[in-house]
Order: sequence, then structure tokens, then C-alpha cells
Amino acid sequence: MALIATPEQKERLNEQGFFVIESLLSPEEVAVVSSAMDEVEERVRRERNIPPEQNFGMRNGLVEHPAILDLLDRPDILSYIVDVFGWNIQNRDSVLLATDANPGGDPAKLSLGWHFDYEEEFAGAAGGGPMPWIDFKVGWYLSDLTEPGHATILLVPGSHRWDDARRANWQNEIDLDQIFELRVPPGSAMLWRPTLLHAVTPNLSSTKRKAIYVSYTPRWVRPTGHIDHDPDLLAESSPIRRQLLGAMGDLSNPMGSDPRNNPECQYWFTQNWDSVPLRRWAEEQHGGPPFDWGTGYGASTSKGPDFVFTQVTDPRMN
Ligand SMILES: O=C(O)CCC(=O)C(=O)O
Repeated sequence: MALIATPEQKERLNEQGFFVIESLLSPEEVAVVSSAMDEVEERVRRERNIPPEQNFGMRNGLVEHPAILDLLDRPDILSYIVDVFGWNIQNRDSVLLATDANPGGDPAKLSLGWHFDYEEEFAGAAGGGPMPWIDFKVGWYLSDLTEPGHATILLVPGSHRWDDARRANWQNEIDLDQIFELRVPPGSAMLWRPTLLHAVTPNLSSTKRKAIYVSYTPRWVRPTGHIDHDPDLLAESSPIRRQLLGAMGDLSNPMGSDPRNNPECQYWFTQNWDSVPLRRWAEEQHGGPPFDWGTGYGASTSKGPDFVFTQVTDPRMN
């Protein structure tokens, strides 16, 4: 049983590569996050002299404002994330995006062209098949995207399952009738695999489009928008937030209890589950085994400190 995701949502994520939760944030929450984004944009534009005609985009933007950081580990989104990706995770990156209004612009000119995320980064890890499912994004949409052409994201459902031959031939592989344009009210969220082929329409509306993407990846992957977070931020964070920010939940040494004589990267091996507190949280929310994390592709069982090798018979001796 899952914590919150329905079988239909999980199937949609696996088959189509995404599912949408409309109006997950209340109008009041949207107002708080949206004004936090304005505050960050105004400050960063001033500090970096970003000209007004340049759209605003900021990686690792999550840590720029407490109201934005709260999107990382709201219990509702965390339940979805554990359901679809397991608990052995951290934040990989986040990006704040504000796309200015351009009414009268060319409707055929995309504001961001077609791409699969990570084609170069995952090169060699796919063996010619689909790119690995080791990154997962939550898109938070703060402005009204119910009309087409509001810098809405376009997706090609199922393209996360394409092999490299289909990816190379993507222009012929797109079925125009199948392109999905995400049209949602403010406060909606989309959970998606960014190895889907996607693009963004121009913003032909008269309002700025605001979106935030927060990526989750296994703890053993290096993040992109940061390597280590500010120690003060980690110290004041909850254990689960620390895990998601890439530290040990209990602030222990990431190389284990005896880093000099027995170095063991705790992002791979875990001596103490308190350093991965999302596991306990997920199990408590669930109420007991059998667990069903990660849509069948995540961490449902795991080698931990209590693991023993039980298959100790050499079959040649039988
Ligand atoms: O602006 C958007 O909605 C899409 C951003 C994007 O392409 C990405 O996050 O990879």
C-alpha cells in the first residue's frame, strides 16, 4: 500500500512519465511562495545587475527563502515522493523561473526548445536503452497556467522510455496529437521524470509566469546546484530536511564512525538509520510492512547494518 499516491498516479508516472496534482497549494500558500519568489528575484537582480529584459532563472533557489525551502519537505509532497521514489533520497537541485509576459509574441517560437534532461550527463549509463530513472522532479506552478501559451510546459508522454535510437530520431518520433500541454491553476504540482522530451511555450499572456522545480535523486548521486549546504542552515534544519539537503540526518560524519581506518561513505552504506531519518518517517506514516515505496522501482528492502548474507551455499558442492 502506498502512503498517498493512487495506483493510477503511479501507473501514469511509470507509463507516461508524469502525473499532476491540481491546486495542492491553497491560494494563501500560493501568495506566500509567490511573494517570496518576487523578493528573491528583486534582490538577485539588484545584486547581479540582471537587466529587466532578461528572464529570471536561479539554480539552488530553494535555499534563498524559507517559504520556498518549505516546498522541499511539506508532508504532503514528501508522501508522494516516498511513494514514487523511496526514502533513500536527497535534493539534487532546484530552479526558480520567472518568464516575463510577451503578449503579441510569436506563438510558434518556444521559450525553451525541445530537450531531454541529462542526455550528456547520463551518457554511457543507459546501455543504449532508456535513460536511468535516477532523478525525479516536482514542478510547482505559482501563476495561472490554465490558458495555452502561458509559458506552459509541453511533454511527450512516454518518451522517458525511449531508447537512444528513438531519442536521436526525436523529431520524427513526436506524435503531434500526443503532445501534452500542462494547463493548471496556481498552486498545482507535477511529479515527473525529466528524461521525458519537453519544451516550454512562449508566454503570450499579460502576466509573468512563475514556476519552481525541485529535483530529488538518490543520496549517492552528487547534487548539481550545490555540493554542500551552509552548515548553519543544516544545524537549524530538522533531521529529515538535513537528509534532503544532502547531509546526515544526525549530522554524523558522512564517511562513517571511523573515517580514517574504515572509510565507508554513508551515502552508499549506512551504519545507523538515524542518519537517514526519512526511512523511519515513511515507515511510521505507513504503519508497518509490507512497504510499497518507489512504484516498485525504489527502496523497499535494503541492506542496512543488520544485513546478513544468508545464501552461503556453494551450488557446485550440492
Ligand atoms: O520552464 C519549464 O517549465 C521547464 C523547465 C525545464 O525544461 C526543466 O526543468 O528541465
